[in-house]
Amino acid sequence: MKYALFKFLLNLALVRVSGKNQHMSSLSNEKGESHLSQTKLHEDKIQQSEAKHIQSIEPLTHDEFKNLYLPQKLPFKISGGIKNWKALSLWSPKYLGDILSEENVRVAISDKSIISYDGRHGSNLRFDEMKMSEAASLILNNKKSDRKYYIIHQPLADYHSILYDHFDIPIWGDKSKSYQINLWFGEAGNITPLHFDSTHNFLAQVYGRKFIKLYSPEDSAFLYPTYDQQLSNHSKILDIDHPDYSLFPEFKKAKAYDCLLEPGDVLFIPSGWWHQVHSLDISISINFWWRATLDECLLPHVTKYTIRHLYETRNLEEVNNIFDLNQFKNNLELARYLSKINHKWLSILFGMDFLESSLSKKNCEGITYDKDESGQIFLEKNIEIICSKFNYNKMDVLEWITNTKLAKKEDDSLLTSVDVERMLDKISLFESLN
Ligand SMILES: O=C(O)CCC(=O)C(=O)O
Repeated sequence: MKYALFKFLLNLALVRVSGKNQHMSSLSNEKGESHLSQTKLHEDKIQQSEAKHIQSIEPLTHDEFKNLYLPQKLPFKISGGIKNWKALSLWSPKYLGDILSEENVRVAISDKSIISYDGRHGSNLRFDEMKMSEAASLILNNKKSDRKYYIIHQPLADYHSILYDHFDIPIWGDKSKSYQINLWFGEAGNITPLHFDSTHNFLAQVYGRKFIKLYSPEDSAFLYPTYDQQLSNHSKILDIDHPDYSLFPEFKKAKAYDCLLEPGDVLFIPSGWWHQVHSLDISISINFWWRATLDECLLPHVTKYTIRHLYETRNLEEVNNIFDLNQFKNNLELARYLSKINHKWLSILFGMDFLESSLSKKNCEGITYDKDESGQIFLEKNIEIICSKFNYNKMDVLEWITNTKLAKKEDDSLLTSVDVERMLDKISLFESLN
């Protein structure tokens, strides 16, 4: 009952709010006049936003997050969630430039404020290595309209440990899950274009403000993911604030949510939620990416991008760094679970990965395989030797190769559950060998 009431209140919080936006903090930074006029422009933009605001809540406990909020799979803002961080009073562009002055940093340099990471749309994005003192000075003093500087997802672990005294590791995620902690530091006006991440995320705002637009995974079909052309987690629509509806007519159906993030606030972005991030001021943020469980992230666009991509690059073992799969002993056990919940194409890819990696493991030493970068070709080329050594029937192995080709079409209706189970049963020969 209590839970139902909570859910109702949470949904209520996503109601459309028109007119004036949330309270804006007074601003001060080293950019002066030109910055103020830019700020005005940005504030007009926020007020014109037709999106629904995401829910904003007071700081919460680990248990409240885990038991009440995380299961909702909705983004929300923790207002003042990091208000006790020393970084809030200490960090500024100048401070980072001074304290990390001699540290090397990788700076994204774009000729447009929308930073097109994957090089589409003719963007001239490049990354330059420089000292932090130089980067901070460029970010503070840049007057060129065709040049934007942004330090993006710079791992904080690379830097001075003193910075770690200035912030706390979020209490909301599970302690057993380690965070990837990154610094984002850049100019006002920078826009990280619409994309999703496979991990969950706490985006903590230390300095300046950011305006974030979010879209549900359920609206992915309206957001034109790029993974059919290239395996990327971005949208084909580069500028969602001025979309070309003749190219992207479905985008009209996508429901936008928005969030203004001010210093001290934290935005929780669940795995798979699409987001565009607009720096309204010179901005410093820290984000914490952390692994979602399989059940939290079994979303078509996430699996298509992440799992298919890792399989294609022969790197499916890496999947455990992105999703929390610790409950599974190996990829065969995971494949069985996926088959049970009717995710057939994913089950085949994990099952095949188990077979291919088992074949190359120690107990198969003594066999000289014809090596090839692609799993399918590896099996095809070595079919005779594999069948004779492991007593497999050639027709079965050929069927698995066919199943894998079908699995790569990412369409569960092309595969039958019986075929998938039969294949996993036979591959399980390796469970006893491993
Ligand atoms: O702050 C930004 O510009 C982008 C942040 C982001 O995309 C993320 O934290 O996943």
